[in-house]
Parts: sequence; C-alpha cells; structure tokens
Amino acid sequence: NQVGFRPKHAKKAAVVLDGSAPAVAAFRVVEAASGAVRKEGKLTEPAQDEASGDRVAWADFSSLADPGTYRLEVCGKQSDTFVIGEDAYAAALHLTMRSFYGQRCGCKVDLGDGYHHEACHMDGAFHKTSGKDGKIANSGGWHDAGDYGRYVVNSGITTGTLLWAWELYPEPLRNLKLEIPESGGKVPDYLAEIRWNLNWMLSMQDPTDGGVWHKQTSEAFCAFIMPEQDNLTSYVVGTGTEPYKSTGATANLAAVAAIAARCFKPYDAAYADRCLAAARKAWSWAVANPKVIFRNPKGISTGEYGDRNCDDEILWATAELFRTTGEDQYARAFMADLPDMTALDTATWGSVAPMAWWSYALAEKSNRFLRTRIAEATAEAATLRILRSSRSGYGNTLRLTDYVWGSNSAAANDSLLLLMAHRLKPNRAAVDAALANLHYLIGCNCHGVSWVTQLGHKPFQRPHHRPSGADKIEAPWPGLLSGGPNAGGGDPVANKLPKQPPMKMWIDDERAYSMNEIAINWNAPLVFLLAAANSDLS
Ligand code: 9MR
Ligand code: ZN
Repeated sequence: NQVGFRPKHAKKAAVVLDGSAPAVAAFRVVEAASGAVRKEGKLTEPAQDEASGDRVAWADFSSLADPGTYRLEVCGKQSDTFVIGEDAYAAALHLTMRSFYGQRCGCKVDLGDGYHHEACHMDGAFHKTSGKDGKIANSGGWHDAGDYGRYVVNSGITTGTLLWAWELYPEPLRNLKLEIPESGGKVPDYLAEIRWNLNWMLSMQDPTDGGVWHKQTSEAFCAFIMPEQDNLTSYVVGTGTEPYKSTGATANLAAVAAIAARCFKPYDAAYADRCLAAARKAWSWAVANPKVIFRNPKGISTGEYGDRNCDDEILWATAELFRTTGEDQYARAFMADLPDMTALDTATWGSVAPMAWWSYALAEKSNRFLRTRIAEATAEAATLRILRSSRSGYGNTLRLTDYVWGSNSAAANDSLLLLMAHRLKPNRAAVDAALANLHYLIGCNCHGVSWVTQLGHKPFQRPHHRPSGADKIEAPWPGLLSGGPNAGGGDPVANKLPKQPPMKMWIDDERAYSMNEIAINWNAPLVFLLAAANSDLS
C-alpha cells in the first residue's frame, strides 16, 4: 500500500510479474534515507489473479517491525516509500473522517487549503409527494455523494457505522481533532460531526405520527456547480400516496437514533433522550407500516434507494432499541421474526440484517444461545472471506461478482464483518484479511492507485464529486473513497469501456459516476476500518 504498516501487522506487497520475470525472484526492503538493507527474502510463487488477469507474487516482510521509512526493491525496480510505525494510519483516519465535514450541507464549510463552500440548500420545501404543503426548516445533513441529495436510507447505514466505530474503537476516536466549528465544545469532535447529520435525519421525521420521509433532493440532479450555486428547490420527498413516509427511511432513523442515544448520553443527556424518543416513535410506525416501499414518484429522478424489502431494517431498529433500553418488548419483537441466519452476509445500504445480528450479539441482555449462534455464523462468513483474501492476487476479499457499483465499499464492509467476527471471538486471520482490504483500497490493487483522495503517492484525481469538479483547485477534495471497479456498467463512460477482468473495470474519470463517484456510505466503513487499524486489535 502507499501509506505503510503498523509494526505488529502483517506486511506484504503484491508484485506484478510479466512473463519474462524469473519464477521465484528475490526482494529486499531498504531504508529510504541510507539505502541500508533491512530485510531480504524471496517472492512467493507467482499466480494468475482471476479478478485482474495479472500474474502476481507476494513479498512478505511482516517480520520487519522497526519504525522507519522504507522502499521495496525487486527485479531491479524500487517502490515508492512507505512507513512502518505505530501512527502509520493516524493521518488516514483524520483525513477520511474529516471528509464528512466537507460533505456538510446547510452551512459554510472551510477545510483549509482553499477547499470551501458557502452555506447551501438553506431552504426546504414540502413537495406534493410528501402529503404536506409549505416550507420546512430542516437544513443540514451531509451531501450524499457527488450529488447534493440527502437520503435517509443511506444516511442510516452511514451514521450507524460511524457510531458503531465510536462504540467499538473509542481509543483513536475519543480525542480525534477534526478542526470543525464545534471543536472545543463539550461533545468530542467525532460525535459533533455525526450530530450534524443526525439532526437533519431527525428533522425528516413527521412529528405527528413518527414516520420518516424518504429523502430531500431537488427534482433532478443539478449541474456540476458548487453547492451554494444550486438554486433548485430542495423538496422533502415522500411516496406520493398515504402514508407518504417510507418503511426504509423510518426504520433506519429508528436504528440510528437508538445508537445515538447510547453514544451521546455521557455528553448531552437531553439530546440522548430526544434521540431515544424519536427512535421509539419511528420504530412503532415502521412496525405498523412494514411494507411502504419507496419508488421515485413521477417527476423525481434523483437517487432512489428503493429497497424492496425492509424487514431487515426493522430488525436492525429492533436490535438497537433492545441494546439501548434492554426492554422486553424489543427482545420479544426480535425473537418473533427471526430470518435465516445461515445467510449472514456483508451489509450494504439495502441489506442491514447483519447489523441487526451484531447489535443483538453485543447487547448486554441478549440470549446466550442466540449470541453464540451469531458468533458462529459470523465466523463462518469470515472464513470464506479469509479464504478469498489468501487466494486473491491483491489480497482483497471480493468475489468476481462483488465488482459492482461501489465495490470498494463492499471491500470495506467485508472488513467490518471480519472485524465483528474478531470482536465476537478472537480471530487473527480475520484481522489480517480486514487489513488486507485496507491495503487494497490504498494502493495494493491492479491500478497501483490509492482510492482515497490526497492519500498516498498516487491517489486518484477525478472523482465524480461536484465540489471537486466545480472549484478552481486542481486536486480533488481530500479524504474521499472512490466507488471503485464496476464490471456491470451504469454510466455512459463505463458502458463504453472495453471488457476486461472485473478489477480492471475502473477509470479515473469524473463523468464515470458508476465507477468513480464518492459516497458517505462508502467512506463510513473505511473510517470504521481505519479506526480499527489504529486500535489495539489483540
Ligand atoms: O450506492 C448506490 C448503488 O448501490 C446503486 O447501484 C446505484 C444505482 O441505483 O446508486 C448508488 O447510490 C447513488 C444514489 O442513488 C445517489 N447519490 C449517489 C449514490 C452513489 O452513486
Ligand atoms: Zn447543500
């Protein structure tokens, strides 16, 4: 990878060999400053990597643990420098989490170095599809992605993942300094940043019945302009018919607000109470209205997040409310409707059942038998991913079919699963595979690119991200994860690329939104993974 390693972690580099290279070549790791040799070894036998079509061998220098700045030398070539050190990933964690400040809507943003925008989208309006007329005071939240929409469903997994990181890896997050307007206040920066989005999510709840509207966007995406130049009306969008709110949005808010009630309690008890009350009300609505599926109403063409089955979202909300309150009503509801756990899989924005399982397993009062079952199912799912990582030329855990829109988030969410496996039952191989995905995302891939803007020696440059495209600065906004390879197409540029092995199906082109957009739900599991990488995982 293009950043480095912590001393105790496994350290490997993928070496792409052409046909003429010797079958088993030697490598060495040298000190960057002096050139002194610090480790010598042999590459592994090269193997054909299916996902990329490349012939790849590994240099394993895990035993090198002395802090320093190094280069790898192999077949007469030299790598860029990388560090070995306890704080190897500290800057990456700061950068990727601070990118959420850059995504803020409804306020002026100033990240420094010229990355700024004026307050945007200050005016909200009810749309005819929401069942209400007039204006709504609900500015705020994070822009979802390269577009300026705000979507409750996607905010759900994003905010939930970030709050989970807070609960599971407090060490590197508690004192993280994000240089945001709230810095220095009573609430730690990390939680203060999350609260910006939470407040907007809460404002999407209909106070009369507890249901939650699906999204707030203009009718269509705006041009590639800065957010404050977007003068299209920002609407609260509902389903268009009774009951107007959607099950997916409502259950997501219930889950996230329930987690927030736990996280904010020590810092702002009144806010925690408000979150819990909102979560309870949303949960009751979702349970009473479990099948209100959202489809874009006529005249609306922004992102849909149209999940057809929201049972898993309700289950997640139930589990979080149980974990927060310990109340029997939630325990009974959870047990009443248990889906098949043998299919325990990686979470996505539309499929959050694993979040439900893990939340339940972490709950103080959970049933011991079920907790064991969840740990076992997670361990089985982890084993599959460990296997894939060991077979992959670049060490990632993706199947060939995982190279879809946002595949980089599939890698990061696979790591979340692996880390949960380790949390439920110590598993060193799972930690290694989780970190291998991190290496993949920040340089160890067939493009030799870091998929995080402004991180590493060769970060990608042209995200589908309106502020990056519209400002006058050459380099893109910092800390943003590219969606990554996508073999399925989905935009005019991607659709025209010649067919290659799936990992190769990526292009650093601003117009290729199905391959090179950024999104909050992709950055969040990366922050989770980096929080873990910065923690003691023993
Ligand atoms: O992340 C979403 C991906 O899973 C879908 O395949 C894709 C097409 O529906 O949409 C992605 O989400 C986009 C959203 O609809 C609007 N904002 C940008 C998101 C990332 O591309
Ligand atoms: Zn905005």
